[in-house]
Amino acid sequence: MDEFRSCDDLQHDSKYKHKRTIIHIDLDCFYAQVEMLKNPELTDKPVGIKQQHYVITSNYVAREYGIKKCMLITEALSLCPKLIIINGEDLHDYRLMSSKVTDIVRQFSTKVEKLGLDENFVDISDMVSSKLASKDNHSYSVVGHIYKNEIENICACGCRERLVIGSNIASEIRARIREELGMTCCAGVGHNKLLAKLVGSTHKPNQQTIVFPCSATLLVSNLSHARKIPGIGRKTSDVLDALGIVSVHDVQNCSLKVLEKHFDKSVARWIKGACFGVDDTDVKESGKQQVIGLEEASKMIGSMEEVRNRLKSLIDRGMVLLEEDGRFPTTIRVAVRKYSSHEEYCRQRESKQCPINPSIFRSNIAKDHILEAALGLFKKLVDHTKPFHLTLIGLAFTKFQEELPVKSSMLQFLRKKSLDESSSKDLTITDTSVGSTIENIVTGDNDQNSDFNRSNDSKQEHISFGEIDESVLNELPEDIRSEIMQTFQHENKPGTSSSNDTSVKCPPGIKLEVFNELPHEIQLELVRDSYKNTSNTVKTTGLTSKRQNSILNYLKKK
Ligand code: TTP
Ligand code: MG
Repeated sequence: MDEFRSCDDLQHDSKYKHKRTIIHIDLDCFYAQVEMLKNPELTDKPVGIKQQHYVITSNYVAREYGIKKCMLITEALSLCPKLIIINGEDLHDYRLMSSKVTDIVRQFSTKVEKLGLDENFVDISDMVSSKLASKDNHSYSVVGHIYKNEIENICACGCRERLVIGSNIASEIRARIREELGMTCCAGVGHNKLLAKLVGSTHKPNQQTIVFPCSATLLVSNLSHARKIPGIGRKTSDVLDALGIVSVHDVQNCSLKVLEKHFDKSVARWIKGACFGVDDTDVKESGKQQVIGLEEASKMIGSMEEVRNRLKSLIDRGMVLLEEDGRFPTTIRVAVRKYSSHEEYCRQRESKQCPINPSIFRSNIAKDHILEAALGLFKKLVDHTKPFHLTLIGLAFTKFQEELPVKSSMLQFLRKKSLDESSSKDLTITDTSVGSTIENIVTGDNDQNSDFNRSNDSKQEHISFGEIDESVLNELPEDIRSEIMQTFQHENKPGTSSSNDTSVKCPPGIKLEVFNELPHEIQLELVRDSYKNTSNTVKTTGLTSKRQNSILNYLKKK
């Protein structure tokens, strides 16, 4: 430990010390660069990308005129009348380029985390280790800039060598992105994500910078405000501001105990550590996009009619993206930005989310369902009974599943009776219906809770094709038959996760044949009711228990 203290005066323990090598890649003026690639004539002209009334980014030629991100178009044009403005509301080409860039970065390590559309973290520690092990490291020298501390202090743990190799790998990644896609980017190299991201932005555009651990604290201390630390969001910085803790130095000098009074222990430790350049967060491998989100910004959104229209248009655009993506979301989120004359345009949004039942995507009223849920969320964010002034409204789909859940009633209807008793044993349901507050109601028997996935999996193992009544199946129209067959095959695919499966199991005490004939919604109510009767840990929907009990009692086996 002492060897590290001598290097960067660490006041907070880091579990990784300086062992990792992480690169942060940030594409230059991303949307503008994509547009310049599509139309090379734009390259040496000032280009601004607009959304609504704002220039959300611009190329570096335009930046020389003083054009900044999120500037009003009128203001940008007054600074640079020749500014070529391109509409950047259709994100298709940007998304496409974004995934091509990530694909290239993934060729260097599987540990790649996407941040928005134009940033990627990559943990290249393993690649560095193997380069060191192959003993060809003697010839490496730093590529790019070095973020330098006045006091040269070489750490004995080998981090310097690792980071230097990292700078060579960063240069290779950038060269590959340039050669294959024609895009330029910046890279930062450090022993954690925070430092890699911060140092990458010290030399822009099309450059790269390395930070050694001895300069970590200096790099963070040079930020003008603690809120500039990536990861310190608006809410955190509001609390810090209220405590009179404004600069990075203020946080450094504040005792951990004081921070722990106002934040969770882990958050307090992270804030404090981050202000000394300590960050142990892992590079989380991103699969497909975690979120498909869209926003509409405007000077003034002030009526429910406008909110409804904007949500409708966001839903229309979102559905196109969902179709392209091919997955089904189980959650939607609505975000708003409330107007405040004192705050920057790019301030953070407030948001609320709720589950949706992915099965709605089967129906032709999916858009209505989503709109209803989105309006419900909106009303939780904004008191619509009073005048309001918003400058942005957004809608996002998250928590995706690859396929739609089984159409349970149809499949169960086709199953032979032999399965009845065994399948009614485990009462499992995940209700994600639109606007519902139920979350993961699972099983009527607490002992089965932890075995939720396992019990489903084992059930899948013993289902054979013979459990579907083929004579009935053959009578069905071709399209329905093939849908059932696909569902059946999916259910029986080894390793298929059914944690999001919304198929409804018949509650104990109800005849399965009767249960299977009921509409899905009534089945769900019965299951909820049955579960309420057997567990006191469930979150309720607020449905009147009187009604449910009467249905339940009516259907109970004599
Ligand atoms: P940034 O990385 O902030 O900016 P940039 O890549 O355009 O420029 P830089 O060279 O400084 O990295 O944002 C990435 C893209 O995200 C940007 O090209 C446009 C888009 N964007 C928005 O959609 N809304 C916003 O408010 C901002 C700031 C950016
Ligand atoms: Mg960028």
